[in-house]
Amino acid sequence: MAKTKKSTAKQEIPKEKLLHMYKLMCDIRNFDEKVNYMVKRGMVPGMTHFSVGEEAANVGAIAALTEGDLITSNHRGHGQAIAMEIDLNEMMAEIMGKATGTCKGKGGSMHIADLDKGNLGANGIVGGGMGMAIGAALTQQMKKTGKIVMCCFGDGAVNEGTFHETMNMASIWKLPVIFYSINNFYGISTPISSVINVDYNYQRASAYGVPGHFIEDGNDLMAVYNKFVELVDYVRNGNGPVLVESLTYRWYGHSTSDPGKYRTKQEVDEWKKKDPILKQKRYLIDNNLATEEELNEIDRKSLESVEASVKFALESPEPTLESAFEDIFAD
Ligand SMILES: Cc1ncc(C[n+]2csc(CCOP(=O)(O)OP(=O)(O)O)c2C)c(N)n1
Ligand SMILES: [Mg+2]
Repeated sequence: MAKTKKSTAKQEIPKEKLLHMYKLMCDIRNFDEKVNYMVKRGMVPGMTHFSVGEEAANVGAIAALTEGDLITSNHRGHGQAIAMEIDLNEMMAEIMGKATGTCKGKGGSMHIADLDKGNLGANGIVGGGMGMAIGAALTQQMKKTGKIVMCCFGDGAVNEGTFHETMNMASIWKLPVIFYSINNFYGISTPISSVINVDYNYQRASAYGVPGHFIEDGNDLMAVYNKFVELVDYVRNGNGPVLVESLTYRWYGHSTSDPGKYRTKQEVDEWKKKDPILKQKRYLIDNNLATEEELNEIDRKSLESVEASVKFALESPEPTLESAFEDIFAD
């Protein structure tokens, strides 16, 4: 693992920020649990992929970015979209195919995007965000915006040709991009260990002359956040790209149509014991950073906002037939 020089001393995280990160993790959990409930009742068209279990891996990384930075997601993008603070009402409406959705109901769960919030979009094509990410990073470099791009993908994406091409191109051009592999151990039903011959994806970074970093406990919000603060600083200072990998686990099947027969109940239960939200709750209470009541109240409010998003989506109109012909070409 490469060592990066820190140009800023590690700073204490303000309580407000800690509580906000906790809220975002609750939002991800509550939102996806609710969508799962709705899928089972036939209220959601198309396929959805949940971020439940991966809350810390998403929030810790994105909370280290600053306003104006950009991200690309893969198909499992709800967690990243919520961490980028996309409006929950618009997200729920998008997932239900309503005209008030982030993409006017034309994208659905796998294509949530909000350019104003810096989310360049989720993507149904495995590895599809990588080319977009380095293109966006080249723009930041050429226009000297000082902004960086975080390219999020799973463990299964690292055998796509585009991974090798974009890692190499980002390296030779020193592009301001963080390649972030969220390793949940499976690409659908395929264990990562059966398709790569190194222990971890981040070890491949050296092949491109890029620093590789590893977050062994991707369910530890503080570990993820602190590592990303260091990486964001490194990349923003013009040092070129990094590849970072965190280990986490998805509690549900690959998608809503996955019976999950390739994992044992024991394995899933073991990971549920490593609940990232519970871990952070204990950390905040044990370090006298928040009380249990405060944290329960955050969760209660989060549930309320998720319920409000369902109401908003249900009351929203369907897209008109004519709107199918809008937004096809750029102005
Ligand atoms: C180019 C391409 N190949 C195959 C698929 C089918 N597919 C969808 S998700 C997926 C696995 C992705 O696994 P991973 O990257 O680990 O992400 P995770 O679902 O675990 O978050 C595959 C093979 C696809 N959508 N696109
Ligand atoms: Mg995976």
